Amino acid sequence: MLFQDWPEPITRVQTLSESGITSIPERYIKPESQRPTNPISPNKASSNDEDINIPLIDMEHLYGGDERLREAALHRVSEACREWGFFQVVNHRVSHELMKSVREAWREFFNHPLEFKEVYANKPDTYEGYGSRLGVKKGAILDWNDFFFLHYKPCSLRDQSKWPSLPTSLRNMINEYSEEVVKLGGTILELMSINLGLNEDYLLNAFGGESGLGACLRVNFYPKCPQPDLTLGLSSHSDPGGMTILLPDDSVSGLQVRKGEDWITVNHVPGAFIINIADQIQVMSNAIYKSVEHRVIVNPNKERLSLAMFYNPKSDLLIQPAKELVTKDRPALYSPMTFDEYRLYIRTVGPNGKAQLVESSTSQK
Ligand SMILES: O=C(O)CCC(=O)C(=O)O
Repeated sequence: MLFQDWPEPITRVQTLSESGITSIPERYIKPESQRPTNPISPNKASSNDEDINIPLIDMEHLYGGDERLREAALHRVSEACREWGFFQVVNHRVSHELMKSVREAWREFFNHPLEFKEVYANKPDTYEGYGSRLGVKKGAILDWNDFFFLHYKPCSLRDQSKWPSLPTSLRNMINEYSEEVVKLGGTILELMSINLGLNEDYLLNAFGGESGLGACLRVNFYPKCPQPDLTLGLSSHSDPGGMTILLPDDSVSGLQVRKGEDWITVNHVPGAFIINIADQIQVMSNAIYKSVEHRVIVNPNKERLSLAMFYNPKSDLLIQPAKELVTKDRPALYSPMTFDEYRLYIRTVGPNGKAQLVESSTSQK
């Protein structure tokens, strides 16, 4: 692949925000049709007018021995994957202490001086490191966030020297946290396989098994924004990989999920992870499960930090609908494609990260 650099100098959103500007540069102003319809106002904790929320699953019912509770919880997961593409889980067995400390350590990283963070500045060929934009289109309209992106799995891509050296506890913590979250991902894949009527290890095997699957972490930092009604922390997108396990900010909401014509602001339950189906599980499930668009709105008074673990199939395996889910009435909606091919396709010709799904005419975009 040709080495590419950014088309123009990178501006860190945090630097802009901390400079005390009262209006945002034009580069961050979204076209009217994409602006948040219900941004967070200074006097409201959340932007939801009604009490609609993504489904909540108590995983204790899935781990516990009560068959009736387990069946009911499996059913809830199934409905969530079909109707929302999103759900949140509590009692997931990842240590709350670890969740809190990893969030604090990343906050500390973003609060380090710019010169220190710039050592990790990323490039568009891999995006690994400290970044502030996606895509290399000159003059593109940008999102209001900075981030740090790193590979955890497969082990061949894990390079700890590219991870922040400060705070000193961070590298160990990333390992410990990622191990736990990947384990949770395996459990959730098992539940989805069972719910789809497949062998319980079907999805994990289709991802390349424990040694083949990919896991990468994107830590999002959304600085305070003086005009949250004009921009977005992250533009509307679906995730290209398999599944995302998100640790949202503990005190600031911002994630919005598409539900029909509406955007629902997720009310996050303290201590929960938010799980969403991404494009490759939509393909494997032959569109029984939905990879749903989501976006992030920003806040005038508070910065926000989230950790998104992207749980992906091995990059060179062919991904296609499970044979058991292809019938005369429901033919295969997608042709086989590796995750590598899919990523290349959406980077080059695909519209907004939904290329393969658009082709099959089942797109939600
Ligand atoms: O920050 C969030 O709540 C969502 C992050 C997200 O969608 C992403 O990193 O792709």
